[in-house]
Amino acid sequence: MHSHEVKWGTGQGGTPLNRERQRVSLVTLGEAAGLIVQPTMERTLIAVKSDGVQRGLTGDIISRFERRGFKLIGMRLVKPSEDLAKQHYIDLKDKPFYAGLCKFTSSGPFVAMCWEGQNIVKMSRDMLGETNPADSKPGTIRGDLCVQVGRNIIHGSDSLETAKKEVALWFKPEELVEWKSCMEPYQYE
Ligand code: D4T
Repeated sequence: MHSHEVKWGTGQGGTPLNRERQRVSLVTLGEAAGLIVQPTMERTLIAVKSDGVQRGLTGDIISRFERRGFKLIGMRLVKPSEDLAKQHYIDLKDKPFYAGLCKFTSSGPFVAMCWEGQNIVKMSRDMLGETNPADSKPGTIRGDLCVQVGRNIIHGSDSLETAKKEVALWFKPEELVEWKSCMEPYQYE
């Protein structure tokens, strides 16, 4: 052991449980003293729409979110009912494309995902690109992978408030998995 290394607990650093308890107390103390600022985590709904699933783009889309460093909390492959599709797009109910959009969405398959990360709502919208793929920059999901607004392959919540509603619409609480990523210390300081 180097002189600057600290062993917590007794003997060989105590049991893993004790070490975790001591780590949590130190972090809590550090936060209280203003020495440690924990990143504020957000959750958002990302969905690969039926055009994206049919075109075999689900893996590419998941991979982009994983490689960015976001954490997958929930995932369901579904054929949504028309009622669910209508509920999901309720804010667009007065738009001329609403009926067609809901019908297409309910044709399924549709991959609903909940992803977690710091500032993820805004960052994921940036990853998606513009609603119309024609206005999306290369490098974004829509800018790389699709052409037309009615076949823009992916959905992402547009605000934190919408994200909360949409995650609750597509997932029961028990379908969201709490887990600690071993990569977290390499993604957040
Ligand atoms: P979603 O909600 O799918 O992530 O898309 P956006 O948030 O980027 O854009 P939106 O809510 O305005 O549109 C929802 C959905 O409707 C389709 N759409 C949109 C369409 O078929 N025709 C149109 O003219 C527009 C504007 C595409 C996305």
